[in-house]
Amino acid sequence: MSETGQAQLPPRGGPGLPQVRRLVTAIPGPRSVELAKRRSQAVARGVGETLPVYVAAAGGGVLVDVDGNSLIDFGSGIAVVSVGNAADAVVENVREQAGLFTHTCFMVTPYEGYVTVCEELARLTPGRHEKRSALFNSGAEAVENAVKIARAHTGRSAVVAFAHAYHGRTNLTMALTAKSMPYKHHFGPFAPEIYRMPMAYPYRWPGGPAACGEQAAAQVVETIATEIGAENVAALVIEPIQGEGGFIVPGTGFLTRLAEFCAQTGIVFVADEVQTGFARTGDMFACEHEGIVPDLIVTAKGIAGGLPLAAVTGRAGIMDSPHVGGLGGTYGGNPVACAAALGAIATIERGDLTARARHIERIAMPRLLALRDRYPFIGDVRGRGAMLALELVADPTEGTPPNQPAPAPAPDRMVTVAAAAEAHRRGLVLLTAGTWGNVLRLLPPLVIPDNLLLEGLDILDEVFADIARHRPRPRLQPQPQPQPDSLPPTH
Ligand code: PLZ
Repeated sequence: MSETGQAQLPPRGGPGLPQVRRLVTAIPGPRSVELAKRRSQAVARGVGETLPVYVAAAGGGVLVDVDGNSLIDFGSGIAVVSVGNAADAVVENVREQAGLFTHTCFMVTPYEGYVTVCEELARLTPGRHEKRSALFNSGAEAVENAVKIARAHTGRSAVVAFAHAYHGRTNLTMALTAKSMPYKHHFGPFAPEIYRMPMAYPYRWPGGPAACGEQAAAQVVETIATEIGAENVAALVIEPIQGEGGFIVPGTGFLTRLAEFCAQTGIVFVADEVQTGFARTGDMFACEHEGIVPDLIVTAKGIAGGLPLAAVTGRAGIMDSPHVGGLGGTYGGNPVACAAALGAIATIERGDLTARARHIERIAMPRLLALRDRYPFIGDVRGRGAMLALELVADPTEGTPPNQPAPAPAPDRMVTVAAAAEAHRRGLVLLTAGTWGNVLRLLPPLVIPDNLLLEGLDILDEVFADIARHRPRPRLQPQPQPQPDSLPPTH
């Protein structure tokens, strides 16, 4: 029964859900707490969780939990449901396909949906050259396959990855991922022949943000040439805006210079657009912003409106290098996931969601910049489209000797965790990120109504005002860092 005494209809998700924040219990509510108890007896503790609220239905910009609370969604299931949860075209296509057949295995007896998704990927990804695609289940699996393809094509083995990178949790992609805790800790040994290069991280670049792109690219090129040898490198794998690493937008010119260097030396340039792809950054793919045409592009997440699907798309000459039968997997390009992808792509195009992502930036960016000006613990505001972040820091003036240029202040993870937890209590689903766990990231569904977006931003302001009130005076000594095992998960 609802609080008005009327019988409740079974919850139904999708865009028809009332687009309001409504808290009827504490967060988490009693039913979620019950489920959390069951979870602890059944689910391995290694599987983390951001917010122990159990979802009953979702759509537009809200998640409705089993206690009847309606929360504002600034996470999109980590940049997946960009078209909104249970989007109409996705649900219709899934229903229809599931009623026809759920699986044959594309490698056994193929079906049209797989081919159509590959045609769509060729049409939508940067560059007008001839392309091929192969479909997989997860971002990590697709990244692994991009490396396999690049190795088969070049006959070389080395792979270049970057500081702050995230590419997945399988053995090879853990090796490509930079951050130890929680992704790699105790899980080695890792795949060999991975070489890590500095990232053009403008906020923390010693030479300052303006010089960052050019200086970082020069270092990368020099290090590859002298320490690996370009002729030994199969692939350079990079996120055009780093996701889990903290929404780091590389300094201007960095990606362009790397792409040019790859073209000159026969290194396959692989853009991991798993998090940035499919309209998230205001272009269909983030690479387009600087006119970069990657040799291979890896997609997942936003491609299929919530169903598991991932792809590697790229130049026909590279993609066709592996022998027949060299690529595949039982479920890769599952027909239901392909149907969902075609629904998601149609939704993105019909609703002009790239424009919506730019609209979200236009609304949110000035608000976030105003917050930075107001609260000294917000060190940096960055991102593009509907992929925006705040980097939280210790007091920026702390520790700077007089008359010295201030280095970027120390990351502050504890304030970040407290801010996210406070946002959750107020009914805003907010994720963290960053190598030091000190980044709050905004990844709303692109269809989020303006009023919810603004309300979410107001909540952030309230949370920061609270923190500013209760924050102890700036510390003069660095605080002891918490031990890894006591850290909660990072998003
Ligand atoms: N490449 C750029 O962002 C997934 C990770 C969540 P999968 N990011 C969310 C977690 O903690 O496991 C991601 C990404 C980029 C690859 C991946 C991996 O994609 O679908 O999670 O395997």
